[in-house]
Amino acid sequence: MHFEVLHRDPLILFIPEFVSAEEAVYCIAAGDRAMERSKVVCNDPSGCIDARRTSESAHLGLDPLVEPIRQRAREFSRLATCETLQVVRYDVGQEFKPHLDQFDTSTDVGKREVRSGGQRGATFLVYLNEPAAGGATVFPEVGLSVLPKARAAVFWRHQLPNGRTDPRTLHGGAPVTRGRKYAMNCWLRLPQQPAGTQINPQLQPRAP
Ligand SMILES: O=C(O)CCC(=O)C(=O)O
Repeated sequence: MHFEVLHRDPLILFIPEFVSAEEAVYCIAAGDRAMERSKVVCNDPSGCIDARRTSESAHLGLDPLVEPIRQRAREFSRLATCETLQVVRYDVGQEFKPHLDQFDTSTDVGKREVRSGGQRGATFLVYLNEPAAGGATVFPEVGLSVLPKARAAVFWRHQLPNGRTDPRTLHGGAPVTRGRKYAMNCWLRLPQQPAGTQINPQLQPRAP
C-alpha cells in the first residue's frame, strides 16, 4: 500500500487510499444510524462525556462489510488485534482536544483494558470525507497538522522503544469551521507483554 512519511520520530504516515469510496460511503451511513455524543475512556466501563471531546460517534460492530478494513489495518501494521471501528462525526465547532490514545496504566480502567485486550500500540485515523474548512488532525508536540482527505488514513505508533507511551504522539481533532467531518478510528492492540518489553518490531511499516 502506498504511503507518505509525514514524520520520522515518532513515525507518522499518510496513506492516501486506505479505504475505497464505497467503503467510506457505507461507513458514514452505518455510523449515522447509531451516532451518540462521543465519550472518552474513564473509570466508568461505558466511558464518560467530556468537554474536551464534543463530537458524536458510533461503533460499527462486527459487520462483514467493514471487516476488510480491519483486516487491511492488521496486515499493514502486522498487529493481530484491531478494535471494532469507531466512526466520529464533527459538526461546526466540534473538536477533540489533544490527547493520547494509549491506556493510562496508572488508572484502574487502563489496567483493566490492558489486561483484557492488550495496550493500544498504533492508530489508523481514516478520513471518510472532507469538511469544507477546519477539522485538521494536529500533533502539537511535533508541529504537524494534517488536513482531512477523503479515503486517506493517518497512521502512527504510540510507543517508545522501552514500551512506554510516547508523549510526542499527543494529537487532537481541531474544530470544524465549515461543513461536517467524518473520520474513523481503528485502534490496534499490542499482544499482552510484560511492562518494558520492546515494541513489536513488526510494527515497522513495509517498504513503499
Ligand atoms: O478527528 C481527528 O482528527 C482526531 C480524532 C482522534 O484523535 C480520536 O478520535 O481519538
